[in-house]
Amino acid sequence: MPVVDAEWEEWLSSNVARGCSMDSMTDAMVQAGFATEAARAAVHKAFGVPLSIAATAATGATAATEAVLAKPAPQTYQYDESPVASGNVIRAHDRDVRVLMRSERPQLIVFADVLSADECSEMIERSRHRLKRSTTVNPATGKEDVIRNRTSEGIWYQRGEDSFIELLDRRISSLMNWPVENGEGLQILHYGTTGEYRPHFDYFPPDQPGSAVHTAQGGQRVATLVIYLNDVPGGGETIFPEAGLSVAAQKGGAVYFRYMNGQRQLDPLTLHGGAPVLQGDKWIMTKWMRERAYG
Ligand code: PD2
Ligand code: ZN
Repeated sequence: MPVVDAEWEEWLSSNVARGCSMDSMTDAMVQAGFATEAARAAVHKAFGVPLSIAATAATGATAATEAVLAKPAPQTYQYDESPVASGNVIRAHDRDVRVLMRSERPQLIVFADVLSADECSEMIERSRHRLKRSTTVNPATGKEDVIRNRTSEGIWYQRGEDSFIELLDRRISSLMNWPVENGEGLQILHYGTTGEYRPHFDYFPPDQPGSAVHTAQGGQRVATLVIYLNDVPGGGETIFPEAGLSVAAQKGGAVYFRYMNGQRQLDPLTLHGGAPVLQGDKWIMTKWMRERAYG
């Protein structure tokens, strides 16, 4: 019988955030092989509803639903102005970056030419021999776990580690119009054929105990830039299932998305993942920006 491991914890928290019902989540867990009581207990815990409320009531499901409804409704995310410049071409430090597409809800922009083809190849060659299996933050503990929903290998570069990395950090900061000091180091990820990253949020869910470890320095993540370092022959798109959008990997291109507004609300429409690579492999470089100076 399955157990509620880090992968299931992540599944539970992202489905609560997406607004799934307790019944549908319990059914899905039972379908996956959990005993009904174990599934109900895990789902109740994820919603923050004590199981005893439901168990002692004659109509358990109704009591649990009422308890959920009694919680203050989360405020609808307010879309305020993005820091990214307007226009079809943005001067980003030393380079002109073309805008291919903008979405307002979620706030998302697709770019071309963030890196030149030579810069992409250089990043891949620097990283190829230094990759390690990627981890995911366990929402309960804040620790990094290797889990099945993220089948990639990666490497981090410290901010300003050498002149090439520093140039890229500056260009990206200028494009995102967010201070270079607020950026995490660049991360390179490599996926082989079949590699994928199941849908998740890049922000640290505020209601998860493990998030505090990550936000203690620099605060919450506010926006992401995923840069594609190669053309992927098949699959490997960055998908936004709640928004019904997908972005194909094009060498040197990128997708920007912003999920924290000026009121510190977090946008659930930015749920996203890396679709399975069907042919060839996929290389990306990611920059996460924080609220405040980081590192
Ligand atoms: O590989 C991607 O396209 C992807 C998708 C979603 C990467 C990430 N998230 C990430 O590194 O957070
Ligand atoms: Zn992500």
